[in-house]
Amino acid sequence: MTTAAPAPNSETVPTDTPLVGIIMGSQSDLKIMTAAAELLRQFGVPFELTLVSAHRTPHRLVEYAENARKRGLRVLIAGGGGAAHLPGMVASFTTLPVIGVPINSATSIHGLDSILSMLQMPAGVPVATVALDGAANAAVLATQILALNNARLQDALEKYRTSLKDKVMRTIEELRKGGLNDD
Ligand code: RP5
Repeated sequence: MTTAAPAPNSETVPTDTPLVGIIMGSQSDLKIMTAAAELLRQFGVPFELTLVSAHRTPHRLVEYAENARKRGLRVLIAGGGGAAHLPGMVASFTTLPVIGVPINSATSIHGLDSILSMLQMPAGVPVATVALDGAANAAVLATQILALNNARLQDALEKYRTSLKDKVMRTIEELRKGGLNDD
């Protein structure tokens, strides 16, 4: 009887192996989805970014989703607008966590179409849907998943949270100096 090798985790996979796959339905989604790439780069999470369209390249979708785990990917971030079927269909071909980013695309009815397409998944095949155009939060969530067994990423997330707090505190201080807040 052969014993299957243990699945690599975020600490055993070589650091140059992408752990997060960022995919999106169209080049028009790039302007939103680059926020996820920028944040993952800031956290030091290896990622890849490419286009996979549920409707225009359906066979590529199947191939990407079915091979994602064996290529070393651990979390998928999928963005789409309009009839945003990409995250849901990807989730149906893999048991990796899939984070969906509904996009307010030019063709959409203010993004409500994307949100509803992505959100209402059937029981058993979830997509963790973030806010409309919420690519940055998708990157934070992906990093939180990877940080479950990675102390360096936990540290990076703590520092990020501190930077958010510091920004608020700086603004409060500026308001105080300007006489607009006398807390
Ligand atoms: C979706 O349709 C894409 O994710 C995009 O948000 C939207 C519009 O695509 P384009 O017509 O701009 O390529 O599949």
